Amino acid sequence: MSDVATAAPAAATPANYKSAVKPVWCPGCGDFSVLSAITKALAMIGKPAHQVGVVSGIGCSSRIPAYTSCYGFHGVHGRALAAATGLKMARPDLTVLVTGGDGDGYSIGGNHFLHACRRNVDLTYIVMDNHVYGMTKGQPSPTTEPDWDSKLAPGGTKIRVFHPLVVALAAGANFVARGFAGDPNGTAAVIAQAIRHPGFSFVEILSPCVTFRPEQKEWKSLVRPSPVGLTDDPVRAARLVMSDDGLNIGVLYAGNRPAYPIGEGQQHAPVTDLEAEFLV
Ligand SMILES: Cc1ncc(C[n+]2csc(CCOP(=O)(O)OP(=O)(O)O)c2C)c(N)n1
Ligand code: SF4
Repeated sequence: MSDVATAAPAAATPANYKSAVKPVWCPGCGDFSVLSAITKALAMIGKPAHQVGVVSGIGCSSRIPAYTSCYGFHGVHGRALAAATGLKMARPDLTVLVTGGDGDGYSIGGNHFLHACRRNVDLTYIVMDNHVYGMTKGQPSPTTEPDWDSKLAPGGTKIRVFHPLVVALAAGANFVARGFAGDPNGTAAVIAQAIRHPGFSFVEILSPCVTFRPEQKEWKSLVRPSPVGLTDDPVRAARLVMSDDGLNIGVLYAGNRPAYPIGEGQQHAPVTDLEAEFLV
């Protein structure tokens, strides 16, 4: 037997999942570490890059697909989950990740977020939450603190924050976790767990915007492991995240809802039949 036939396949490394495109993020942006956590997680899963799709909307964080060697789709602001759902339905064999920011996912894309949780299609949604619109230079987002004073919102918005993890639990997401960009190894393990978990997995990652929210550099000394362990009871998980300060990290909820069935019992009419039905 030749050496080639007996050699074990080389183990995947994070470098296998990085593209040659150099990120244009500001030096120190948390998104660098999230990219690193994603490529580490993909190496843990070990699926080849051409069997992974990474879908995003628009924003600094939504640039992630270009920086991976996986198939990528850099779509329209707030519509990443809709595109990713279509991709997963058409190609259930692919592992599909969706990446973006708090503006993209909770504001313009908020409605898609609710229904993606409810549908429970087997996707992993990674939101880099910096509590601001970074790409468009610092407007408040749904997770911005009501008293955050800025040139664009003098005195703060006075609007209560959106609680993405509670919303995800209430809407039916099957896996809910919070990570921190400054902990790329821990975050990689959480993302790998999210990918392996069936159904819609939501991973919110605190990812500092050092340009428009430089005070977020302090998150490094403030984040801590969640005081409440992993549960399959959404009410228990929701109680923690409704009352915490947003800085507890870890996997909070892993549920047992069956993922949306793809292909089973579905009949697709030929396009010609559909066209005929709509002829006027
Ligand atoms: C339909 C539409 N509306 C508005 C914009 C402008 N826009 C581009 S990115 C963005 C917000 C980005 O913020 P976020 O999603 O939080 O990502 P970040 O840049 O902070 O990573 C906005 C409002 C757009 N591109 N398309
Ligand atoms: S503006 Fe903020 S989110 Fe965008 S690249 Fe710079 S630090 Fe990162």
